[in-house]
Amino acid sequence: MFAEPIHVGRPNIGNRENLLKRLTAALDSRWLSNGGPLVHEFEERIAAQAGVRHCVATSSATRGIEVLARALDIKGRVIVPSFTFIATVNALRWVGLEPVFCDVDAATHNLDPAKVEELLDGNIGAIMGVHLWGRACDVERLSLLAERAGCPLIFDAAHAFGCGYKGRPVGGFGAAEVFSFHATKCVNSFEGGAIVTNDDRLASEARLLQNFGFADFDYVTRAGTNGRMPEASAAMGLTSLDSMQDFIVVNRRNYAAYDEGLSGIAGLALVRFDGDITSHYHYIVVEVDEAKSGISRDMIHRTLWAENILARRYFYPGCHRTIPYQGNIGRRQLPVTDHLAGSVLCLPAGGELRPDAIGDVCGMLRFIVANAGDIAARAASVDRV
Ligand code: T4K
Repeated sequence: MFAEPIHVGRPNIGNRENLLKRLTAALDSRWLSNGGPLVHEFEERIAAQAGVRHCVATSSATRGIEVLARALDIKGRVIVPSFTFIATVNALRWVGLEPVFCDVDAATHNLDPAKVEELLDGNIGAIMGVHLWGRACDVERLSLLAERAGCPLIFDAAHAFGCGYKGRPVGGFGAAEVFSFHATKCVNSFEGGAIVTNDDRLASEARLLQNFGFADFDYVTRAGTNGRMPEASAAMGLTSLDSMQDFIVVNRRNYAAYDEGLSGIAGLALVRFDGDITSHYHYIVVEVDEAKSGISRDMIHRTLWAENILARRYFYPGCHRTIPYQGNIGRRQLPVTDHLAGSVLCLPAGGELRPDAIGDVCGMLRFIVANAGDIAARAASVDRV
């Protein structure tokens, strides 16, 4: 259907001229990293937008989670969803923590507080929620559980910069939250992340740890790492922030176009972002109910790819089924995670997408479901050859 591939994570660029001006200023000043003026400005604007006292910009969200875990001195086992991008749990493992995979809620795709409660065995170092697709977790119930367990609650907010919960921006929940500003995110800094918190001590500890542990020139107090954001990334991040509201307008338009285009296709349900949350509508997430569509998510995915529509099976197969974590859950089951990992499909989105391309993608999905039997038979014959 498409001569060129269309993607899920096509980056938003923003105002090119402003980006180039900022990059030129950084080059002229000969200040390219290590807490330069652009990073300071970026941190101030992120903190203001997230409604928190502190923002520590990092080289990625992955590194941000690692630094945060060390800054909080978390030990041992961390309750975390398996239905997330692998970076969430790799970051924990990378700093010697053990993920305790918890099932998610079928409606929200986020940690199910009832399932978290079952895992509280007096030996939990932290609870880590993930605001998947930018939808905020049930922060009240998770806070109560963390309080009861006597452990910190932190959030992987990689998807959620610009989102909110009950009128409050994501960023100020739990002990701290970590945003991603990777190229594929609504606001991007090429690569980048940020730890945000209202805790003064935690913020200064995180700042220390992302700069090798330097408390002053020649004075190292902790074994830190290099988690700093460079000026070039901050230049992009600031430029992206300038256009964030425009990006969200386009995202909403894309979402509305998908909503209309997908209506009435049997077994395909667009994930809704309503209720207590505010969304940036950056992710177009569809759940496939094979009993109604007559065709599996994987066969739909395969057919879309054949047409250059590069939909993604985020987050298949679930972290607990990846090689590093197989065996981690023992005999426990994560039925909702397994179900979602087999039924969710993310569709192309972003500012680059022409509105008529969305109509074409929906038309293709309608065609696939209407011709489910023929497509499955054709695929089987291709596989036999
Ligand atoms: N926690 C969660 C819940 C996350 O989702 C993520 C990252 C993290 C933590 C860690 O954040 P960072 O450490 O990255 O800051 C992509 C992103 O690389 C990753 O950042 C993101 N989540 C994840 C959901 O998506 P992949 O492996 O799917 O990337 P890739 O290369 O397949 O690209 C995705 C799509 O975007 C493709 O269709 C190509 C397109 N694309 C990508 C880039 C980078 C472009 O068109 N242009 C580009 O420049 O992980």
